[in-house]
Amino acid sequence: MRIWHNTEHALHAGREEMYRGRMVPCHEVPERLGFVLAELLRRGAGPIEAPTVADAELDAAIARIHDPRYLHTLATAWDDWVAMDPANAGRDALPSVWPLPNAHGFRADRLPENAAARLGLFAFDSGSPLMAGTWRAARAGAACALAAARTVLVGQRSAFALTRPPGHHAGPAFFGGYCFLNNGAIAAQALRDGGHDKVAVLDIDYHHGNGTQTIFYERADVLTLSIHGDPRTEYPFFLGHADETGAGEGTGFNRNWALPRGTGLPAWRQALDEAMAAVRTHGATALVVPMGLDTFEGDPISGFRLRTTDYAGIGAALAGLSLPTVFTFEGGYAVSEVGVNAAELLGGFERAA
Ligand code: Q9C
Ligand code: ZN
Repeated sequence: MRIWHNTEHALHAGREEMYRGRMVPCHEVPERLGFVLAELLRRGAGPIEAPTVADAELDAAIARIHDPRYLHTLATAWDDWVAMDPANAGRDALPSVWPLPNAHGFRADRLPENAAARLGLFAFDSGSPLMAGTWRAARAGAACALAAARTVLVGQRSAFALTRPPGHHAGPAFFGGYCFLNNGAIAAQALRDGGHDKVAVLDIDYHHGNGTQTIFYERADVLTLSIHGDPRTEYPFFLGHADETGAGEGTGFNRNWALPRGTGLPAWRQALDEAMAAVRTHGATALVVPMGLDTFEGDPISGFRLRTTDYAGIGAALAGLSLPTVFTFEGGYAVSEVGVNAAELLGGFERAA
C-alpha cells in the first residue's frame, strides 16, 4: 500500500485542551503518528513517502471543500493571536466566545477583529488548540490526502494518508475535535474530480464524522456513512443520529450507525456489514475510509471494545468491497497501541485485497 506521510505533522503539537472545566494535556499528540510510522516501517509496509504537490493544486483541492473566509482565518490565526497580546506567543490559541448563529441571534456575518472571537466564529469546541505550526501541518496533511487520492486515480488499489491533525470533524467553515482540514473529504472530492461519479466515505472512527456528513449532506454523488458512539452520550453530541439521512438532492445519501458505549466486535461488525451493503447499493467506484483507532478497548476517551486482534478482520472485510480505497488517519488515543492497531487493519486489507 502506498503511504503518504506528513513530515510536517509535529508542527502541530497542542499543550492543553479544555475538558470538564479544566485544562488537561492534549490527547491528540505527535507521538500518535510516530507509533504508526514506526510500526509500518517495522513491518516493511509501504512505500512510505512525503508527497510533492504543487501549491496551486493543493490550494485548489482544499478550496473544493472549505470556505475562503475559514481558510484565511486558519492561515492567519496564529499571527492574529500573537498580535492581540505578545504574551500569547507562549500559549496555544483557543476560542472563548461562540456566536451560536442559529440559537442566540448572534451574527456570524461579521468577522471580528479579536483573534479569540474570530476563532470562536469557526470553532465548535474548546478542545482544539492552534499553535504556530497548525496551518502548515494541516495543509501538508491535506497534501497527503490529495496524494493518496491521486495514487488510486492512477490505478493503484489503495493508499494511506498518514497524517495529523486528523480531519473528519472539520466542516466547510468549522474546526473542532482536533480537526482543521477534512482530509477524507478532500480525498473524496479529488476522486470525484478525477472521474469517479459515485464515491463512498465510510467513517470508522469512534466519533461521528460530523464534518464529513455536513460537507456532503445535500449531495447524492458522495455517500457518507459513519459508525460511531451514540451522540446522546458521546462526542460530538449534536450530530450523528440514525435519522440523519441527507437533505435535498442528498436525501438518502447519508447514514449513521450510533452504537452504545460498550459495543464490541459482533455488533460493530454487524454495522460494518450494513454500511458496506450501502456502499454496494450506491454503486460507488471508489471508497474513502476515515480510519480512527479509537474504537480500541484501551482508548482513554472512547467507549467501544474492539481488540487489537479484531482489526485485521475489519481490514479484510473492507477489502471485500473490491474498490480503490483511500485511508486517512483519524483518531486513536491509546498512543502506544495505535500503531499496531492501524498496521493490523491496513495489513488485513492488503492481504485480502
Ligand atoms: N475535550 C477524533 O477522534 N474530546 N477526535 C472531548 C476532551 C473530543 C476526537 C473531550 C474528541 C475528539 C478525530
Ligand atoms: Zn475519534
